[in-house]
Amino acid sequence: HGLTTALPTALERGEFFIEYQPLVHLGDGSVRGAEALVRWLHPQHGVLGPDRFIPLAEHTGLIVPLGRWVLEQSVRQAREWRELHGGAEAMGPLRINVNLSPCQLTHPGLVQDTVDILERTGVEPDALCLEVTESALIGADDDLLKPLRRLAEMGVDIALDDFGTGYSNLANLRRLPVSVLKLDRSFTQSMQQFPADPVDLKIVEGIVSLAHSLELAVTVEGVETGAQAEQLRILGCDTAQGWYYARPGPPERLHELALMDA
Ligand code: G
Ligand code: G
Ligand code: MN
Ligand code: NA
Repeated sequence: HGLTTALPTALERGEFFIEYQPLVHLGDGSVRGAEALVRWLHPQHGVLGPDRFIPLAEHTGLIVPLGRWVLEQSVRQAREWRELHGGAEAMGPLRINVNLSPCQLTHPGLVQDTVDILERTGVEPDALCLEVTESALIGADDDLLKPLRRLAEMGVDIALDDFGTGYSNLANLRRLPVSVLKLDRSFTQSMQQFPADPVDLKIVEGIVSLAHSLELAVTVEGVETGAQAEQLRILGCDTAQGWYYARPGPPERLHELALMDA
């Protein structure tokens, strides 16, 4: 339909834009960075979320140039925040999380494109975290992991996104070059009541304990209430993201939020 024909030229027409959702340290509530979330301002249909066009972009191959554009924009934005936001030295500079599609993982240019973008912008690799969904790495062979390994060796963080939704073998975590687990929103939802379901508590407790013993940080998604944040903090999760803190928004909003706790 209409989206399919409009998508190939949307990038050159400048119709994509990025919103940023803060990542907050659960221990002290400070803003540590943000996840970049792409949107399409379609001339007829208005703002479309990624679920409306990412599958199409993957199918048509546009995901490679689009993903490169998102990465470059986001890293540039991170550099701008880092220049503006000199106040919070103790917390370290703001970091940026960018989603990678499985199609980008198999594209041979991924490592070089990332190196080029970091060099052009002068942003250190450890300011960047690439999010790869758990399902893309289930059963991944060495060829698929090689680019991620090279990026990890450079100092780029790799996060396992939507963790807990696939049926990944937990022992498998050892061979993945990941440094962050992003716990799927469904775990956060089960923390709605206080106290939460004891079985869910045990599961999250177990995941956090395993993650920490493998020196992985744990980020929780979809935090909508203070009770959830408190429960997840007690369980040892490191970082949180969700509407309780902020919805995805323009880059100025992230800067304001970060300055508030500087
Ligand atoms: O919050 P939102 O509805 O925008 O995000 C839905 C999903 O879309 C996210 O979970 C994320 O995995 C995906 N997404 C958002 N931005 C990007 C992007 O730039 N590239 C890819 N591949 N996926 C994205
Ligand atoms: O990468 P991922 O698909 O997890 O991207 C996050 C998605 O979750 C986006 O669609 C974003 O808009 C959505 N989201 C972010 N915070 C919340 C929240 O607190 N609650 C719910 N229900 N969705 C959220
Ligand atoms: Mn994500
Ligand atoms: Na996710």
